Amino acid sequence: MVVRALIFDVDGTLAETEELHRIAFNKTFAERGLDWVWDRELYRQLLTVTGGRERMEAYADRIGAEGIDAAALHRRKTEFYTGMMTPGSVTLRAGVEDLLRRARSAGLDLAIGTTTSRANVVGLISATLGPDALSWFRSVRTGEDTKRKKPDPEVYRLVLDDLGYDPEECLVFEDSANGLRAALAAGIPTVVTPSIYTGEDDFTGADYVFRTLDEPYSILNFAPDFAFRAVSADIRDLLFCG
Ligand code: XBP
Ligand code: MG
Repeated sequence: MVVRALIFDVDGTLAETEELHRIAFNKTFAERGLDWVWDRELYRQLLTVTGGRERMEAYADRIGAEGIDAAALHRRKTEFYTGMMTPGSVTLRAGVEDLLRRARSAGLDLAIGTTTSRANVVGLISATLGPDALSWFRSVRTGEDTKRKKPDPEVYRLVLDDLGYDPEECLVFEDSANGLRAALAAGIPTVVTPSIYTGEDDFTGADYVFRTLDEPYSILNFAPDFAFRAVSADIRDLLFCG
């Protein structure tokens, strides 16, 4: 089967954005007079709930807080976050831009499947790759397009529909167990590059686990039959020549 598209998660995969999300949450809480402070250890636990609004709702439940307007808090959090998406303030993870450029040259389609909000994706891509780079991606599906967030496969199924390809014709890039579960449930082979918050996640089922995309031989876990199951020689070259 020939691989025709590379599909990317955003947070943790394209860039280490979760610290910026955490800062944006905390700014929102402070501004709104809530005494919530999400430190790194707490945020690591809270990340098991995908989606910022859902994460705040889960936290409110956990501490028994009532009368929280999570949708309004989330809108404000998105404003704080997108305000941080300026050139130089955020960078793509190692190897990402190179892989995107090589995939484009090789004629592969690019796509995005994320739980975060569209404005955040636009801000990140624009700040890192330039204002026109969103057009590099033939499908961009976000948490605003789905009823259920990862680990539900809905977002990846939407991307497959947009592209018109079978799952085996695509390759997903993810950083988290929730994202991996979503991609696998959609039937798409998956490469994992663990991020600062997901190093301890369970990546069972991933086709490859790389430390970063520019060091594909720093393999934490290597499934030797991968090339035979999913990936053409062209894709192997793309992944391994970085
Ligand atoms: C990322 C998320 C998001 C971000 C915050 O997961 O779960 O919720 O933490 O963004 P993934 P929003 O990388 O699997 O897409 O506040 O916009 O949800
Ligand atoms: Mg992610």
